[in-house]
Amino acid sequence: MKMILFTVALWGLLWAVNGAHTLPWSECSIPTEKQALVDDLQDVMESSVTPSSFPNPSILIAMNLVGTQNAEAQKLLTKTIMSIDSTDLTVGQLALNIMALTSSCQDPGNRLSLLKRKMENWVSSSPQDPYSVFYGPSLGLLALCQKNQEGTLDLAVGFAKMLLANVSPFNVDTGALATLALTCVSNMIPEDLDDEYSEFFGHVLTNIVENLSRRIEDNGLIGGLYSTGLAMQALSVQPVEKWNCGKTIERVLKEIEQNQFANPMSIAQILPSLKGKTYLDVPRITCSIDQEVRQTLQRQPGSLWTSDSDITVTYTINNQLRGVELIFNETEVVSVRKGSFLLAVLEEAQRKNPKFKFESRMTSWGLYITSINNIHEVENHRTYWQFLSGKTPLDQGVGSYIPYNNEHITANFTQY
Ligand code: B12
Repeated sequence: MKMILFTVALWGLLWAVNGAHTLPWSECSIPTEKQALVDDLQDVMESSVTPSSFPNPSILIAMNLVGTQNAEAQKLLTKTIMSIDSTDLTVGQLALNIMALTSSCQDPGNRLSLLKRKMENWVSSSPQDPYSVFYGPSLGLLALCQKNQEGTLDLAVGFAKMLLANVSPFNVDTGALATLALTCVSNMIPEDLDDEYSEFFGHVLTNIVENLSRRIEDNGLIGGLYSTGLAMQALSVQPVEKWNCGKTIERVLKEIEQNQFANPMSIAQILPSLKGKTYLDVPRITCSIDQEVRQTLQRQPGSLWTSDSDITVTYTINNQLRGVELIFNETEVVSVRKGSFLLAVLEEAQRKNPKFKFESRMTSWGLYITSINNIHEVENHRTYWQFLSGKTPLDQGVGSYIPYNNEHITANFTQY
């Protein structure tokens, strides 16, 4: 009897040990059976690169970090980004272009000195500035640091002091990029200056990383679906015990299966993390002439699908901001094809009622709405058109979000 009990216990123990070992999400990597899903995602991103598409440096960085499957797209995008005139670019755009060219082993030329000058002149005008004003300058600092630009350490000190003084609500995407930039800077401190600087940057990094870890959700996401990619990069260079990377990957893969990553820019921000890469790897990329190119079928993103049936959407445009003379609150009920993007609702409302006239500009995330009923956003006033479903802000723009039947969408002129 004792022998039987012992055997059962031993089997139980062996099963537990073995079971724990084969738990699919115990490690931070993509399980073999999900690899094709991630490769398909990369295909969608790479197929979005055409001669007429928006030249998006984040896509080139992602392609080069994970190894492109489409050498033609990589060449085309490198060439297009090479030919962009840098004069009117923002700090963030300039930095992304420099990182993109570096990732393609191209010399960024005078873009670097231009960026350095812009960074030297950049200041956060008040501690009340929205935290996201540091998004572009974080990219700027990262690009200068990766290129070992003289003076980067001093720039980083000024940047970090402004960031520490900021009192606005934390923004995960911005915190993630600041983490990457300051990690790069911390790694470049010369030995003779090490103690003082390391202590200071260590202090700032601890502060940001604490904020990031507070935004880890029970479902594995970090600050919402579309912040998770950049946040994962940050937490992989500044690890925290609380973060279960496997759980995050599991959740992200589920969202990919549900087609939540149809926008190529959203793919560009998640793909490096899924393949264990971060923006800090950009200077380490080696460009081989004969890149191995995997042949794949071209797939259409599922969100382009529309059906024969219609849905009804209630669409309200609202401007109650003080200081703007024209106050209005207008509602239209419109019918669009089921599966259409929100953009179709805006177009239909505009067709029915001229007050719903809107304007947009193309960006790396797609169409961004700049004005409705002739009320234009003003960057210096931090005004913009925010989109909500009921009372909840949408987590995607009008060119990606697919409304459901009887949904109430509001465009609200507000401040950030
Ligand atoms: C700053 C910021 C804003 C600012 C932009 C103004 C400004 N001058 O800074 C404000 C607060 C106005 C804003 C608004 C919105 N934003 Co925003 N924004 C960002 C943030 C934090 C940084 C963007 C940036 O500076 N990039 C760096 C520069 C170098 O690149 P860029 O291409 O030149 O940047 C421009 C575009 O990104 C554009 N932009 C900003 N947000 C959005 C959103 C959409 C859908 C589009 C098409 C363009 C766009 O404005 C930037 C400055 O000109 C990103 C975070 C991220 N991970 O990218 C979120 C982000 C892009 N925004 C997002 C969203 C959802 C929105 C809104 C739709 C929210 C809402 N409910 O209304 C609105 C846009 C509505 C509209 N009018 O069309 C999501 C997009 C996710 C997705 N899958 O589509 C992101 C990724 C945040 C997140 N993690 O969820 N945003």
